[in-house]
Amino acid sequence: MDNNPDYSAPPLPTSSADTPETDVAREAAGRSRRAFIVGGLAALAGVGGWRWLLTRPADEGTPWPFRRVLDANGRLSQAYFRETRLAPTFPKSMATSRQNGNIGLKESFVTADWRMRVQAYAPAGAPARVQEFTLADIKALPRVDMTTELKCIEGWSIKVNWVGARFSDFLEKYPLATANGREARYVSVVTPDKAYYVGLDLSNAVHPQTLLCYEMNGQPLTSPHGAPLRLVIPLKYGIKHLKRIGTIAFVDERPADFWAEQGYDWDSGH
Ligand SMILES: Nc1nc2c(c(=O)[nH]1)N[C@H]1C(S)=C(S)[C@@H](COP(=O)(O)O)O[C@H]1N2
Ligand SMILES: [Mo]
Repeated sequence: MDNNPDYSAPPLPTSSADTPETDVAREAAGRSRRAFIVGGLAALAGVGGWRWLLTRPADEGTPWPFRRVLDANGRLSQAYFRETRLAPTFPKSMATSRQNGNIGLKESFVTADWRMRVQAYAPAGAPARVQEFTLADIKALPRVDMTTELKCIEGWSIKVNWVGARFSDFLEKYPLATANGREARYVSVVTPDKAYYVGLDLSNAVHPQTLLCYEMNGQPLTSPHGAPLRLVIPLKYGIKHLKRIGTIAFVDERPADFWAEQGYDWDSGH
């Protein structure tokens, strides 16, 4: 358990295989041969990500060639998040459960002592500020009930009924992602023991179906499913649905991400 008041920062950003921003900019401008090669490689690396697009109806938005450009720029799923794309929802009667992954859940844990520790965005060396929240604080936010698909990157998927607060409602009430007229680019979410951690673009975190979730299939979350509070983000694979939130931090550097470090796509949208 990690309820002591000394907040220690989540793991440092990790390097990733993604095209650096500078290359993306050059590629977009079409200015150099190197940029062209980078673009070609990005397109090849993106092939797996095309599966989703291939199954979309043609009328869903941007035509193919333009999508290709977005993909090469590494901004495809973010673009979809910014648009109003919603994950499909299902009748609650279709909900089932299956447990997978227990990294960060191994310590014995007293839910009553739990606090969510949130490190506010602190651009340009502004002093770090940490605010603590109880489960009651989260439950006081508007209650959202939805049944969506949980897709594990290992290849299975189930429908699950989730109840929780929208991440965006949390930020509306507690504007911890903005400071000095600026907005953090990324969110880091880490288990209390820091063993499991995910990074998200802030734009994805504020999607209307991204929840701070405390009930699953009509019951309070159980420990193996991430009690007392977990992340639910249906437009991304299960790996991003971090169970048992300990700390959240709003930052400008791409945060560390457990499975991205093992070679999985950092964005992991589907
Ligand atoms: N803390 C933590 N959260 C986690 C994991 C984990 O190992 N540890 N596994 C992830 C994976 S791979 C999946 S598919 C989902 C599964 O959620 P469930 O066990 O509630 O079905 O949790 C995700 N969240
Ligand atoms: Mo998973």
